[in-house]
Amino acid sequence: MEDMKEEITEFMEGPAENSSHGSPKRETLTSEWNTRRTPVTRKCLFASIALNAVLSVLLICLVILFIHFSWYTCLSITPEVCLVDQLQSKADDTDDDNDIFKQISRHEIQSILHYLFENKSFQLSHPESLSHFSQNSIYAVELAGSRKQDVLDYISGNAPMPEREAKVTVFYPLKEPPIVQHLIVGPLSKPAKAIQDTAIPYKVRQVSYPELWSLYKRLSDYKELDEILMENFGAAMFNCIKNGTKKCVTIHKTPLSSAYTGERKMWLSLYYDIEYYTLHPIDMFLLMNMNSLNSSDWFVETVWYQGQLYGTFQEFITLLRGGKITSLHQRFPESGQGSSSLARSLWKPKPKSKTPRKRPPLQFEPNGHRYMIKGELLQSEIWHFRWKINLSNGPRLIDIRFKGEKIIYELSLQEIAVIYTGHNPVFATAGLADSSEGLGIRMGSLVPGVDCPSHASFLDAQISSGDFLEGANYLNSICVFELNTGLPLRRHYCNSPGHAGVFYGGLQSTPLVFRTIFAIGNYDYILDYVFYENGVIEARIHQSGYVLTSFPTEQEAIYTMNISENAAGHLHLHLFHFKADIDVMGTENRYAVYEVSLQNASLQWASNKAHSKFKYNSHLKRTEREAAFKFSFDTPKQHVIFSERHRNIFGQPRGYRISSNSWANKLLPENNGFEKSISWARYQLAITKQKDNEQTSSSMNAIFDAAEPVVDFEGFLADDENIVDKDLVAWITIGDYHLPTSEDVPNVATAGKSLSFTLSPFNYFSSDPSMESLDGIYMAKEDSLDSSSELIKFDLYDNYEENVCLPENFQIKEFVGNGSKLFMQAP
Ligand SMILES: [Cu+2]
Repeated sequence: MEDMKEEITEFMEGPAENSSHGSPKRETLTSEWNTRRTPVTRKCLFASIALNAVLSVLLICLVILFIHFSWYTCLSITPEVCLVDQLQSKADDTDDDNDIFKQISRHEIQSILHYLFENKSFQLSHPESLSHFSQNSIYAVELAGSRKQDVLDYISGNAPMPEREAKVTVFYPLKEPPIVQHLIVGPLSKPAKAIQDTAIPYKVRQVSYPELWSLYKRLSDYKELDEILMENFGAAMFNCIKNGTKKCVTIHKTPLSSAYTGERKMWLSLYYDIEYYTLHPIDMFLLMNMNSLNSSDWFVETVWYQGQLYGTFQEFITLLRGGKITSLHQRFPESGQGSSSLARSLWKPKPKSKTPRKRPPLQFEPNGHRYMIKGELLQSEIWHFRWKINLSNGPRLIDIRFKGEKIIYELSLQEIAVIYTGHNPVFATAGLADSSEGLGIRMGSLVPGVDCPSHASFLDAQISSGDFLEGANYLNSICVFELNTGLPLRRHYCNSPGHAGVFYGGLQSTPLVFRTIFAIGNYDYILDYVFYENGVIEARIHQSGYVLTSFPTEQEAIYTMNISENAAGHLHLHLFHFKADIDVMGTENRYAVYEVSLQNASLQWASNKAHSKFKYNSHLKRTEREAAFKFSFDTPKQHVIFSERHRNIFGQPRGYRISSNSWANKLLPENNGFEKSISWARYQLAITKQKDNEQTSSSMNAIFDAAEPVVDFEGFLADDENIVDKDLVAWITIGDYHLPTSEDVPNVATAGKSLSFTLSPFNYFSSDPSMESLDGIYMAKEDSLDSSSELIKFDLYDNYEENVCLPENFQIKEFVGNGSKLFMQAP
């Protein structure tokens, strides 16, 4: 509208010298905080027309707006549209070697690999010569963690930068005993030394691509498998494409926790290989024993076939061929029939319509980004944080500050676990720890306009693992944006003339969001860290993707919900574990619980009538065991980490409160199968003393390691250390049970599938810091005593940049046209 005002001024006063229209002025307005943009000026034609004509045009426009066109159409007479190149809105890259938080580069990974391969004492096979998982090999190279105090000293300017080092995961099957060895190799600039860190039993190693390749190869040795599948299910696993027709069976792999047999085994569930396979189960499972280091010794030790368990594959075949097993034939799902593949596909062909539709609403930034990204640093007018990317658990936010004050040292997702239940042997014991696949490499490319607003900044992640040992660039796998939630962050409308007055004060809620989405097999998890202007930080998970199913039977009825004729979705529990290393005014903190309880009283002023009311008591938790909190609704609680020494102006200790509406009751008893691998899930909240050797609560081995967990969270509490005036870490578990229903087909929708916890200032500030926001508005009746007065006084910020842009007409078609490099190629 400013431009329109200028147009009118120009008309009335004539064009000013060095007209403010056009590029020159806008260039001076564009700061480094703004997105690169291309002004497009479409001057309206009424510059030389009389004022009456201007008003007429406005009137016509309003009429058109009212009758037919959208608001945007009307406003399109304003002269500027800001264009943002979606695929190029990357963060500034930095080659600053003095940045402790900088991602490990491909060059650095290569120099680490070169150092290890060239030094014969490490006894490693070069990837080119790696034909089998049973040779010594490197699994992954990533940035090693630094001691917290060293990092704090460095960012405070009190110490030099800690040495950047790599953590290298090495498979040593040829050592006795076979192990997975973590090596700390450094310095990254010129690798010269390697220190042995943790060693892990080889049988709980991460599943590698060579191992999967060996698994498929070994399965192909079972020549009768294809015959049985074709005879009974109308499809095959290996020779499944005939005369251009594809009728294939695929497998879903569920590692079996060592809690059950102590050996390395994997359940293989069979599904029809059509979109999407997890919705098209075949009633057959194979338990593959993979305990040997020689894959030719692997064998199918148990077969589940149409509701019954049998012995080895050979025993099963003998019974089947001998007519001892009655088969119920399943047919390959046909297109267009009932629960057919097409009916379940995510592709829903669009009808051809001659009537143009209105587009859905858009978000846009009138003056470009209000934050700056440099390397792995994000800085807005309020918030500041850095991030690191891990192979196992994805992004970790580090050094979170509110207006310069350090609040959180680390905020990160530690593990995603899913516990299934069922009658059949696979779902009865399936416990998944998704970091075993590496959450980092499951950070898929994000689609502007759907996964994140189209105005977001899209960032890449550099990760080394498995097939991409030398480092792969995961394009557009993180997005950052300011979000207009369409909700006031705060507001009050008072309409009490002659009393409290007539006024309104409010502030739109425009938090900053850091988002990544993990696509782990069939499920998609949207992870958000949300930063609000009042100092609140929210960690939030939304779920989407496909559910896992098995063939419906009577025995499964109490564990499943039938979601089609041939598929039953299993009840399961989603669990997410987070770490919040909160530092309130330094690292000397306490943890207190404010318990709400009932107090019985009698009302003197009402004939001593009995009355119950709430009260609270604060309890200081003195040790780690006292601070491990288990699910209970009996006593409502508020959990606060605070500094005893630092108080607000009212004398209250400054603190941060941890709250959640997503605390789930795990139900399963301790040490029940897979449960021991996720002992963190026993506690909705646990507060421990920070230790550099307790950096993470889980590991990539958790899916196998319940017999002897590699990272035992319960062990963090075992020493029951004093936690008063110590550096404290909060470990937070959120989750929910999911009983799939027909609406979860084809995809689980994010609405109603949101889980979160918040970290909120608790007397940290002396009043609401969002009052400092320049985006707040205030208006009041000038004279609240005069009910006839219609005069309004108001306060609005009036120095926003002039060059307001209209939203770009973002074309998803253009993005898709350029998108193949994001989606169709290997990282
Ligand atoms: Cu689910």
